[in-house]
Amino acid sequence: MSAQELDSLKAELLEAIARASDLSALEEVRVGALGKKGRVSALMQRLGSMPPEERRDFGQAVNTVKTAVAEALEARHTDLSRAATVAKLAHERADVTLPVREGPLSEGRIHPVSQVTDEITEIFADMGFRIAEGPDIETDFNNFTALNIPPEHPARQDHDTFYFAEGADGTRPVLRTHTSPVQIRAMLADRPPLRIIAPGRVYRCDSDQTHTPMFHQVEGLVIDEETHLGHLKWVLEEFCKASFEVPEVKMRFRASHFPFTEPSMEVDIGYAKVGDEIRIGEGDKWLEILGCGMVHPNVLKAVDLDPKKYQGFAFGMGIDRIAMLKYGMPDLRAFFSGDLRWLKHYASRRSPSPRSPRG
Ligand code: 2NM
Repeated sequence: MSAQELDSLKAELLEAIARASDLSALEEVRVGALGKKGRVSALMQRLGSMPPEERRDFGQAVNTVKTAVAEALEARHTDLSRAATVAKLAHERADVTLPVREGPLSEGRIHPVSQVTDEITEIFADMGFRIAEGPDIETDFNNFTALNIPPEHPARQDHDTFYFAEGADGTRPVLRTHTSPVQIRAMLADRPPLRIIAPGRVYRCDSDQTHTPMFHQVEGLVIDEETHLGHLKWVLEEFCKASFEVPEVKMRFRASHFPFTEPSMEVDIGYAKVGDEIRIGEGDKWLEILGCGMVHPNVLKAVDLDPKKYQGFAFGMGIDRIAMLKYGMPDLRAFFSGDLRWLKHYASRRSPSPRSPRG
């Protein structure tokens, strides 16, 4: 085959590609050219029986044709697929607001933990916090060291950590024991100002009436240049009022200790018990609901932020505990047993919260 013939084969194939009006027509052209018995493939096979001095030039020429045809096929394929999707979307429509049809699907419920998680994150989202997420399996650095919990620190024992086998670098991955590593990732990825809310599953090797080896936390973080305890107090007060849907709430900040904050506090809210019912914002009893503090300078240094320039506050709470409180549930373990009778009793079909988009 001469160079001219090769050129006209190439022109012919490129024209056929341009003319292909849908994906199946294009596939036919591809098979006819590059398929096992295609015309370009047949030329490639002829190379083997050629004298070596012809083989080199002819091989290069055929390869050029092959590449040009393959590229044109791919470009046309992209265009035609896009057109096919647009055409499909034009006549296929799903009304996502329709109610679920009667049947097994309509038995579905929103789990109280999901419900409370959505409510809590939404309150913070309304205050300008961004929702951040991270993996359940974390590095030792993100879960501990960056949070001012170096190796051999006693707090590592308190965490009842689930460890994985040692990796190539000699460290052991962990199931995260809190959602704080999400904030470490956020601080490493973006510079301040930062306002982050991190909900998610956490894991500790502990199980009894009030502890499950997997539970849920929400943690928040604010980092800026003039952030102080007053900001922390205001944010938490607004959160409590919104969460418990009361105009005023009594709060008590008790000195505490966490490795990642200084100073550290535990926060109680005032409540009254009327019969079996717990009334937030009334009475003279105290209930611990969260921990908080100003981010420790060592944490800022670990993520390469200058503690002289930036400060911030952080807080964390257990979602399951708050759900128990809100719904008056006695045993935490029922949360994760998948008991349909329990779910029908406690879980809602749709969010009753006026704030939730599902409501
Ligand atoms: C808590 C209590 C106090 C916390 C600290 C951080 C970080 F990453 F910024 F250092 N995240 N969350 C924190 C602080 C969590 O939970 C009881």
